Amino acid sequence: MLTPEQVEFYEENGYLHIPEVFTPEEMDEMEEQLDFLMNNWAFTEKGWTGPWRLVYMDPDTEEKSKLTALHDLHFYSEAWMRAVTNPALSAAMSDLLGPNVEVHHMTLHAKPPQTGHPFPMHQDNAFYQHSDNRYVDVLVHVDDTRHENGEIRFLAGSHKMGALEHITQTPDGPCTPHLPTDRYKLDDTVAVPAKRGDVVCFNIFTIHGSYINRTRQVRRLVRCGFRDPLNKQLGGQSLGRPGIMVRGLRPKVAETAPLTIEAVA
Ligand SMILES: O=C(O)CCC(=O)C(=O)O
Repeated sequence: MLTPEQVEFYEENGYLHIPEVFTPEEMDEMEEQLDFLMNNWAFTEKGWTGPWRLVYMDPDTEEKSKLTALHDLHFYSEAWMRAVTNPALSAAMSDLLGPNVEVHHMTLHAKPPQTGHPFPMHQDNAFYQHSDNRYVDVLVHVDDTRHENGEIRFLAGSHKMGALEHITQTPDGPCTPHLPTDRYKLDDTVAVPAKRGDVVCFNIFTIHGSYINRTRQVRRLVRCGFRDPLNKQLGGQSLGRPGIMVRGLRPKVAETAPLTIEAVA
């Protein structure tokens, strides 16, 4: 699926834009089912919290700024189950991760029109900590992105720094993990605008963020997390939950028991 040059680009920069992974017909079906999910299941709230908000936004915008989100769309929608198990996408993940690829989670991030939530600089590892970097996040683009609607942006090569400590506490209590705004700036990042049907993938340690959506249309990206099943999760989102295998096998390591059949309360 990927050329050696694409794999080398990912390894060097910590991100990769893969155009036209999904066909227009697949995108139509995914969009139709996403409309249902957004109308019925997703939540629109203030979004990520923390002192970064008043660095990225003036007080009036900060007051209005929102994010629409939903986790694990493949548990609600056939089209999104097909998307996360798409053979071309699994093949690309295998090129980056090795022969065995497990789905970890999916998360919708829709930036509502005009004041849709910017994202402060962060590593996704701060949200679902893993032992090593055998983890790729994939942003499935439901809408074309550009500067005006807040395309994804990366600090190229930053994955080589490994896991960084994030700000998670303020004098007023806990906040969403993010990196210090005076040291890590969106202005220093590479913009990766993409088209509907493209994916942009990145390493769990790659520092990234995005600007506010200033357009009159919603900007919808769905993130799918893929990992080597031997990359042990240490904390955070979906901890302890096995995912489906989209490539290869779950290796048996001496001390591990079979997956439990008990439901998690
Ligand atoms: O949706 C965006 O613009 C940023 C998404 C992001 O930071 C993430 O998925 O980790």
